[in-house]
Amino acid sequence: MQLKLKLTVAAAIACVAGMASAQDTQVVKIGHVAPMSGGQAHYGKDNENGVRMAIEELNTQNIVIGGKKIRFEIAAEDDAADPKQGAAVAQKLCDAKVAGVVGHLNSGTTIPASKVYNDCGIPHVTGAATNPNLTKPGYKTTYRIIANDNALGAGLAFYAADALKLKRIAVIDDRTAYGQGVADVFKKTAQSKGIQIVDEQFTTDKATDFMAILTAIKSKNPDGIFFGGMDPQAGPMLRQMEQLGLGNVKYFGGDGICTAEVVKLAAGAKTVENVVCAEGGASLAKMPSGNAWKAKYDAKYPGQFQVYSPYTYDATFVLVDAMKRANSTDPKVYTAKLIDANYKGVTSTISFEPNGELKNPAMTLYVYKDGKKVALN
Ligand code: ABU
Repeated sequence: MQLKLKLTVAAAIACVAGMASAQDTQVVKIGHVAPMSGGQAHYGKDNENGVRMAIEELNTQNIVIGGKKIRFEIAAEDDAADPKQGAAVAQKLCDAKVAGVVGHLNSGTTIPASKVYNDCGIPHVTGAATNPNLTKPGYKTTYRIIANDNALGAGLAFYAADALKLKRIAVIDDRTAYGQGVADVFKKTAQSKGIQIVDEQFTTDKATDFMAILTAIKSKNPDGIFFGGMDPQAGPMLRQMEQLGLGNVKYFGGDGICTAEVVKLAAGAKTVENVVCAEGGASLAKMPSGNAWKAKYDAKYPGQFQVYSPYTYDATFVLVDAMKRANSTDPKVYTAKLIDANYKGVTSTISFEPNGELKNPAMTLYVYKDGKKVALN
């Protein structure tokens, strides 16, 4: 009888302890948004992988915030690179009361989404959207951990003028916030360096046939083409440049074309070797722990690396670092800590300007040799 009572008491204690431990674990959702469908899904998958990898690692660290053990979960959404869907998905994440968001990927979706996040008081950190207008409203909820298009467009124009001594460049953009913005910066900087813009043509982020605009450009005898847009357009455009005899024309673009995928999309065109693209950070080899991180990524997600996953990985940690410093996962409390970040990430030590831009961003130019991206600096 006495033994039975002892066992019952022991079971009750174990049960209460178990309940307490379950109650003391808090699930904190971190949103991620990118195009997961359509022509840009490969970028979205890479970005989401970066967030998933960060969350898996965070969940092994037994993080306690506000006296509770935290288990992080991803709330992954697809905005299909569409500005309206970007804003709708942002509202969905607000309604789901996520603690913070990594994203979005496209400037065209991130800019409208940033207003939604500001209105509902949830911070977001992008590691991919580069249009400078994103930080202009001065929202306390918007952060970027990559250089913006002012650096990318100007860096490419300086390289075209000073290193390659080009004189006649045609400009194409896809009319998105990113494509149009980076092309404008390139054009203005190139002109200030004495380069003549011999033609300007426009396309869309859905197009795959560029024969008409490339034929018009060919008649202006350019020594370079700048494309403001993404790789689903750049790949076929490079192939069609080869078909039209534009094989000696240099091809410039921002981080949107600086992918592994562009080589596949160009389907063997030799014009890939004419590409010079710019990314808003250090090369993996020059990041504090870039090569080791990439080896881990490749082991988990073979063949899926594109461009931005090191940044989305770091963006996740930047949000959690602010939660830890605030000892709160409540965005109303911890958002104020983001501006004081001094987080040693994979990509750099991340701290912010008052407007949410990354302090002292690096920029790297790349070319393609034997189908592989090679850093120039
Ligand atoms: N940064 C290029 C791709 C994303 C964007 O800014 O639209």
